[in-house]
Amino acid sequence: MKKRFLSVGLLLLGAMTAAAQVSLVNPIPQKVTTTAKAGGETLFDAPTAWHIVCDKARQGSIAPKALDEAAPRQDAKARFTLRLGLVGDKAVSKVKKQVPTGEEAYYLNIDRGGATIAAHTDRGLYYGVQTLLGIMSQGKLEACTITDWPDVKHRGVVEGFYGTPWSHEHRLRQLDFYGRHKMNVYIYGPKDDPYHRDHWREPYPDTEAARIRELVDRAKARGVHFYWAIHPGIDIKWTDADRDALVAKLEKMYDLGVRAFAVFFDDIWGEGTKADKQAALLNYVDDNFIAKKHDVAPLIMCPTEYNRSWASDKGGYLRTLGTEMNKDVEIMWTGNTVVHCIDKESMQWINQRIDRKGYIWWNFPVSDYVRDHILLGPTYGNGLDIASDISGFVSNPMQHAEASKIALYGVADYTWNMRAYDYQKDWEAALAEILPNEKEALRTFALYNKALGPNGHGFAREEGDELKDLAAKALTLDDNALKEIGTKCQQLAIASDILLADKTNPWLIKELKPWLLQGKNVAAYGEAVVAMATQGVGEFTTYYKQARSLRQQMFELENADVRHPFQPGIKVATGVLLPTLDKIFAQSVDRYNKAHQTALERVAEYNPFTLTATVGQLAHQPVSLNGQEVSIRPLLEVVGWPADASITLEADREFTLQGMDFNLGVKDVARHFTLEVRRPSGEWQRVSLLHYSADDPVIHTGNELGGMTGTAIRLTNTSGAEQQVYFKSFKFVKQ
Ligand code: LOG
Repeated sequence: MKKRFLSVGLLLLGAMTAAAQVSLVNPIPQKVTTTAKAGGETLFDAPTAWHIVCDKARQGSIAPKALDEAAPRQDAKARFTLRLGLVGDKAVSKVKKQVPTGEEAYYLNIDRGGATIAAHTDRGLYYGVQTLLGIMSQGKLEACTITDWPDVKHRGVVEGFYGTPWSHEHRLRQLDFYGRHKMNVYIYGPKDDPYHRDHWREPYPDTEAARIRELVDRAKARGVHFYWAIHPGIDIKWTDADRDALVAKLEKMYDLGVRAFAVFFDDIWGEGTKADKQAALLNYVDDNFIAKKHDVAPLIMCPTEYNRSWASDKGGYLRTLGTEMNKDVEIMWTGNTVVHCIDKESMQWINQRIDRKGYIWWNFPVSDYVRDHILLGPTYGNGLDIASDISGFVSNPMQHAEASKIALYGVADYTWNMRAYDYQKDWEAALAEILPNEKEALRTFALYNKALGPNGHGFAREEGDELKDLAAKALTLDDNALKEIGTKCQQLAIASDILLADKTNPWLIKELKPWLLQGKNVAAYGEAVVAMATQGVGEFTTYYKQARSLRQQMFELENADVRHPFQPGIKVATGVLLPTLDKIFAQSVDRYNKAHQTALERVAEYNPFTLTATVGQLAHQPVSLNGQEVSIRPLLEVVGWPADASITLEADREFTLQGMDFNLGVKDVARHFTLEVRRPSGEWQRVSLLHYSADDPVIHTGNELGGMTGTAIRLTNTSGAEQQVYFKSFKFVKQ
């Protein structure tokens, strides 16, 4: 009995040490068996040199090339032999039956004498190499056999956000990252690249063209399909001339080496949105361009109705694409809304409409609609059972390329092996890879940069769950809980300081910097607030002044040149910590005011304006106050503004107007809208609206607005019909 227990114990120990090495590998391989012979050690030192054996046909392909860049030297006399090959190659003939089926599947065996990697394609072989390099990343190897394959065929990233496109250097770094993490798709489609969208007919100038060529080469070396996307819907006419212009542009891109293409029709209205015309264009490109080239990947298209909340069965848009568009064209899909996690039920809904499996465009960690936040939290929320319902899964990241890697790391692992995906563990591994020397500081900081704040898409990510109990206790002004909150603030300050001085990943620190500076302010504010709540009465007003000063410093930082004009602000800890601190501030002020018959201000931060809207899409847009400027956050999508619907900005006090303009993204649209100011008497007074020129969409107010006093301002669609507009800006300046 005793003996049996012992052997089970040993077995467990064996399994644990084995896991210790293979567990360094992400994405988690599908099948791992440790293969130590009886009494043999499973763990041993990784070789410093190896002897690579592969058929001639394999030399120069991406897998052996990746080995050239790896640490061990190649040495024909080395004791450790590394055999690589495709099924059919002599070098791996002994294991050819053991390679699992699947284009990107591979077999990897490791023992003391050497390792063997075999696959069906160069990319599969490359992935086997990545796994081997992952296992030995801490200097050890272990005897094991791995068979591995991806759950999802197309996995990766769509650079598809609004805002400053990634730099060339960042893109190269991204492609390296995708290769290491077994992601095989990068779709190039930044909204603000003029040659992608606004000037889609024009070819790239020489310098940009050379960069695209370099990206294509790098993608190839990393096993990544480089898709170049075109976005013609803004002004396409369904004429032969425009059709030829589109194909001519694709030809130009083909000449630069591009071998995979996408056509996007998102965020447009009017002529470009017609499903039958879109399908006909895609079919034409498919039949006359893709099919004729023989070396180009199947097309991807992003539809106009790319999420369920916009899809109208009555209009039949999706079914038209489903029946009329060639079946080999992939159709992208963002889920139930623009920004949403994906589940099985919603995939079944879309798949039967488009008569193929949807290709997921996941809008996370993109932050182009919440630019005041940086999103450093884990990747979670998508069904772990949808692998067979989707044809691809790409993530739309932040304009901050390096910081996006935290979430992308999770996307890579989720799409490779869904059932094994554990998002918390994965997040820890991501942080460690992105900043190995200061992982703990990055983790502490990231804990306060997960939430998105209020946003028009109603998308939320957990932030501060671990603080909730503590926060509730601190709100009873319990001394110990308050002190613990103070400690959390200190930790945030320390982490921010350490990261600000880090030199190991300057790419990351540069992107984080505004938020790191704000992190310090929040932390210092928190310490002042805790001191207000716990200190003797004599010092209260000093800490009160300090707390208010820090709130002002936060405000000033938000208005410095680091902010973005769309969503001005740099927000940190908006999930739980900062709102808790504000409440503690208010409670301590109340307590003090009561005891001392004083009237200190109980709100550290204040915004007297609120928005109400009968335009559904605008009902939850946040309002911000920057100095004297009051603005509603812009929306990127097309807004269907119903007849007679309005938006109203209301203040809890009287204000005097200085000037105003707004932009609905459409020429000559002012005549359809009515702007009114509610005067202190309660009466609504109309203000005239005009465009300065025929082709300028900006709407200006008449001179009568300057100096007008009011308590609310209202904009109504008085045209009698729904208006399709963009909500590009809406702001006024008060005196
Ligand atoms: C855009 C996308 C943008 C994202 C998040 C799609 C298909 N299109 O509302 O470019 O980054 O939402 O703001 C979108 O998602 N439009």
